[in-house]
This record gives sequence, structure tokens and C-alpha cells, in this order.
Amino acid sequence: MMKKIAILLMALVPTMLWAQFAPATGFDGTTAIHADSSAFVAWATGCTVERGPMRIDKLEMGLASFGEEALALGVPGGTMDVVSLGDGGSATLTFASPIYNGEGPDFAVFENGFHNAQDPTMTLFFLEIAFVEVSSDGENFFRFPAITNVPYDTQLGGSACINPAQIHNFAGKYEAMYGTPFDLDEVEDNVLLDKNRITHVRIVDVVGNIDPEYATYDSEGHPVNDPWPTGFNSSGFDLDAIGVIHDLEHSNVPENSSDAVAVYPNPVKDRLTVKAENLQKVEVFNAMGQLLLTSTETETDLCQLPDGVYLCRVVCDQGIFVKRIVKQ
Ligand SMILES: [Ca+2]
Ligand SMILES: [Ca+2]
Ligand SMILES: [Ca+2]
Repeated sequence: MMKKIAILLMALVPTMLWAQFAPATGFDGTTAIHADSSAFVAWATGCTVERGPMRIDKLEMGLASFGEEALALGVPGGTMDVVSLGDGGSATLTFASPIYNGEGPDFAVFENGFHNAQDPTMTLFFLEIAFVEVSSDGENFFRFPAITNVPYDTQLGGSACINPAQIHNFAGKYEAMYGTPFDLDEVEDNVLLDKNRITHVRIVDVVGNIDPEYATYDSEGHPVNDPWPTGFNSSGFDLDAIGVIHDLEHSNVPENSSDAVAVYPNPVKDRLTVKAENLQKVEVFNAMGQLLLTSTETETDLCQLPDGVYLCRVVCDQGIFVKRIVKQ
């Protein structure tokens, strides 16, 4: 009996060690967000791709070439509606309105992964993954700490499948039409990063080769083992879309928190009053998302601003609230 239990435990331990993150679509605790979710208020509006090679060890084969930049814009389209990055390639995306760090995930990245039809457990997927970085100035980018528990003693083959529960904070964790969410809270603070005014999101293919000559590493220093080689024109991460959950343009003080924060008068002539519990900061943006004024006081003088529509962002104990105000 003891022996049986011991064998059972030995069989379970690796699974338990590896499968410690949110599970695949369809399982309790998954963090996948379907493309049709009402959580999304906007989609990427600009995309610049730097293609990587089809095979990082055989540069003579040329660069990945499948798809085009425009296929990463707007709503997800699934399997073929993607731009392929190649080994180590990257895509830098921009948005109509800056992303801010609201409650929970702030945006989600869509790739075109798919379930392995031979797998009855519904946990094994062909996934090509990427690091995700954010910037509030388009120059300084900061990477989400990403962790992989995929063993790296043997290179995964070009068609290998993994369990999404083995990886965290990598884009491409979920199958096509399901976004992988990213919460700006998880990026380390830096004076060069304003998490409440993210203008650029960059997706960087992990390469996936564990050979030290080509390997990339997760935030714990382990090589990222991903299907490799994928020596064809759709090599590497296939970016479908980025969905925005929190942006300045679509955020308003929620109905149920109207007691928590009051911004008045609105329309305002010169002095704007902000009432909030333990007010930490008031920021006034123009409609383009440019920060114009910062204050820590209850009253903010707007007399210098031309008449028009502004966004007032209030940081207080209850959270972050964005209210559209009109100056006239
Ligand atoms: Ca957040
Ligand atoms: Ca690919
Ligand atoms: Ca697409």
C-alpha cells in the first residue's frame, strides 16, 4: 500500500510542480478572456513589427513573413488573422487612448494557439509564446515578470504542446480567440514608467531554443523552452490582437462609486473641486491623453486651460477614477 501511494505521489509531484498557474480555457480558475468579452473597451490602433528569422540558427533561411502589421489591429480574427514575429522578433503596438492600471487586468494579448486534438485531457496546446513589455514614453520599455515551469533539460520539438498552467505572464498562454490578461500591477515600479499612462505595448518572441547561444530567460533565470524549430514563414509568435480593458477615454467614475469620488462643478469655469477619501493625486489630461496638470489638493485651478473636454484622474484610497469634465 505504501509503495502504491509513493508511486502515485511520484507521478503527481511533477504535475503539481509544473501546473501552478491559471489553467487552460474551460477549467475553473482560467484567466482567459474571450474576444467577445464586454471587458474590452478598445483595440490596438497602430503596429510596427521587427521580424525575426524563421530559424535563429539558420539565418540564410530568411525572416518570418506570414501576415502583415495591420492584422494585429482591431478585434481578434483567429488563426490566419495574425502577423508572425519569427525567432526573437517583436511588435510594438499603440492605442487611441493610453492604458491605465485599473482594478485587475488592464489589457490582453491574443495569439493563435490551438488544442492538441490527440489530447483527451484538454490541457495540451500548441502555443508560441512571447514576453510582454510596456512603455509610457515609447522609448523605455519594462517587461512583465514571466515565469515558465516547462522543464528545460530537453528542447521541445517544433510541434510540441504544453499545458498553459505551466506558464505565467507570457503572451500566447491561451488558444486562439482567448486573450491572455496582463495586470500592470505586476510590472516593477520605475520612475521612467507611468503605469497609468501606458502608450506602447511590445510583444517579444521568446525564441524558445534552450541552447545558451540563443536562449532567452524567464524572470527566475530559467531558459524559456518553447516549440522550436518552427522554420517556416509563420515562425514564432503569431500576434492576432491586443484588447484594452482600462483606458483613459472609456473610464468614468462607476455609478456605484459616485459616493467615493466627487468632481465638481462640471462643466467647470476655473476651480475644480475633487472630494475623495484620502485623496492622493489629481491629474488632468487632454483628450489625447497628455498630462497637463497634477495636483494633490482638493481644489485644482484650470483657468490656464483652453475651453474643451478633459479627463480628470483621481487617485485615492478607493482606487483610481477617471471623470470626463468640460471646461467652458
Ligand atoms: Ca491593473
Ligand atoms: Ca508561428
Ligand atoms: Ca488579428
